[in-house]
Amino acid sequence: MSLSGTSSHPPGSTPEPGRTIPRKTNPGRASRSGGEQEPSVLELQPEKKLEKCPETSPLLVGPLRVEFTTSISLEQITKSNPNLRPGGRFKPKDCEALQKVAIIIPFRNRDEHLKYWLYYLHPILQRQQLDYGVYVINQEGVEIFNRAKLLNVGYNEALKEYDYDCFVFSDVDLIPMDDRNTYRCFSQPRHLSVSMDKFGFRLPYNQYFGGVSSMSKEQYLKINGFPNNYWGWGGEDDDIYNRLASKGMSISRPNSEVGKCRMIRHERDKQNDPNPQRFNRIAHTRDTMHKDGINSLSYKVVKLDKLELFTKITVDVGKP
Ligand code: UD2
Ligand code: MN
Repeated sequence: MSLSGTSSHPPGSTPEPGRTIPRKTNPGRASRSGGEQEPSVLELQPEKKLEKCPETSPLLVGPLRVEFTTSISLEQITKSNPNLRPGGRFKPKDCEALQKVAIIIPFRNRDEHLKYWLYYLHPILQRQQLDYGVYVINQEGVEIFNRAKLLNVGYNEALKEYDYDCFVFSDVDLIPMDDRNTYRCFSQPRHLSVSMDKFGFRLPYNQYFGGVSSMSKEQYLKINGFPNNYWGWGGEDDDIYNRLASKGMSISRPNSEVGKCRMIRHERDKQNDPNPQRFNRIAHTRDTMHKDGINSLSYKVVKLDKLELFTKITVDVGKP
């Protein structure tokens, strides 16, 4: 599949909450919709138009305790999040969310981490009053891993389903420790995982853009999405940073208190060895970014599962 990043996508089929029920204007006429009941008087009341959600959600609680000791089951998580719709979708009931956010997780063989992610993040994202969906992009097979390409796939697939305007790209093993770190987009590309336990709660370097980040559709298209040719560990996040910088954008970040997060401890996976070409690649981002990105993305969807807590898309992304 080859596509251009500028094609427009139809909005999702879900009716918007603010829509009004059509009023009965021709009481004498028979209903044309074949057998449909005339609306009752009660139903004729115009549906209340939802107000926009506030800039800062009143439901936030601030610092959170995050630990990875007790084992949890998907059933338990499903039970404690009764307001989710299939595929791990949610929108607030009482107000119209300010942004429609697709959360994209690059994935292979990390089910334990994913459980913790779902357990912690679903309640947080609901308190943040977002209209969101969770997309786990699962790399099929045993070829070397390609994180950035999976993120491009997630962007493309999520837009086929709903008119998302914001994309959050998150490692499966990173959990925010404060719900004021809102998983939404800002006027500049956002880096959210700024103060990680793994790095002693400090930013490792100023241009660091790994872990969790967010971009509006517009920001993402401006940089032609992400590189597809970083196979194995490392460098792809720096390439993305170079793309932003070359387009005159800067990184927006929460402060180091709000931006605290934990990474679940893990070994380096098989088939994700450090990419020896990464330094050379990063040095040439400005020359390569216009031909390598969302405009050159090609992959094959192998399976699409709408599970209760997330949408799992298994893809064949090829090999180097
Ligand atoms: C760092 C960055 C990450 C990325 C990576 C280099 C942090 C916290 N994160 O991650 O954003 O830039 O370096 O590529 O600094 N994954 C799987 N299965 C695999 C391999 C990877 O699901 O077999 C996914 C998973 O979402 C994981 C992510 O890719 O969290 C990054 O891989 P990692 O966690 O092994 O690498 P890490 O922690 O050094
Ligand atoms: Mn990790």
